[in-house]
Amino acid sequence: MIDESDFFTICSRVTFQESLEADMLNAKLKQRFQEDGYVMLEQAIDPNTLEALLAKLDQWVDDSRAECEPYGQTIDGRPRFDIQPETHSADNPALRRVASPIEIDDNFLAVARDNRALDLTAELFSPNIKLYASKINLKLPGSKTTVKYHQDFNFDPHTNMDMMTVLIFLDDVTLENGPLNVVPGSHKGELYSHWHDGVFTGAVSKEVEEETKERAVPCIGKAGDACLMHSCVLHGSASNLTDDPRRLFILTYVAEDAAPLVPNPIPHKYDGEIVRGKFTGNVRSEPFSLKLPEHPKTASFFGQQEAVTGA
Ligand SMILES: O=C(O)CCC(=O)C(=O)O
Repeated sequence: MIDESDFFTICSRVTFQESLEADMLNAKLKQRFQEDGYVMLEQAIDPNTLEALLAKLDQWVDDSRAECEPYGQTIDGRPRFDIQPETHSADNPALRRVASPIEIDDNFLAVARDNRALDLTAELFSPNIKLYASKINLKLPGSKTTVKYHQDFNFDPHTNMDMMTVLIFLDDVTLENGPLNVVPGSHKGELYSHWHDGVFTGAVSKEVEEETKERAVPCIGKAGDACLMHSCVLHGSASNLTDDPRRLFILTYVAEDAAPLVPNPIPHKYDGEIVRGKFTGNVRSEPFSLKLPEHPKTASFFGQQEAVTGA
């Protein structure tokens, strides 16, 4: 396992100052992203914006104290707010997912439409970028929420792979509070099956997880920073072992010429909105093979990952 000081040399990191400079995204950084499949960006959102997002999120967490099962509703009738069933209580809320927060709060919507990680996504993929999905993942103290290793592209296949998952840190993320762990370079390898014994488990097999997680690198940083991760990068995360929350606002952006191959698993009214550049109507395809995912019936992919043990 690497320690915190190693992390800063291993991981490509764009500082706030660098990101303000026009030629910030030099060929070297692009090359690192192509090699590793992820990059850390400091201060993707400003402190005032962060404060506004946290104020709303604190309110949602408080509301969850009165609930004992997933609640609220998204446009396909599934619950908007998902809770960790074994550990949730009024005293120790374990809200673990808010689906499409951009539909119910203008500050989250404004960030989805404009943030510095989106600028970087446009530099890395295409000047024309559309919004695909948004969610908040929470690991509240004592919730024991974990994420099994998976590749996002298996949930959201498109005709090409220019799909970015932007994870905006709403809290400082440390080695102890359940950071995202990514396997560098895994976006260039196999698309691993997320189907096991005829069930879409939303995770790679135990064997693949064991074999690859040895090479995983934790993405740590300050509240307001973001990790930009290619959608084919293998990743997962462990429980939060601290007494403080670890919360991420996660946005998925795709190149405008990537057409979805399945219905959006987190459907919302802003799906496909052009957030950088323009609409062209072109579709670009690249060859790959995968078994299409099963549309989730539960409130979030946590339910899919939990449905099968031993996968
Ligand atoms: O919340 C995390 O640590 C991981 C998030 C993730 O992998 C996902 O939601 O797809």
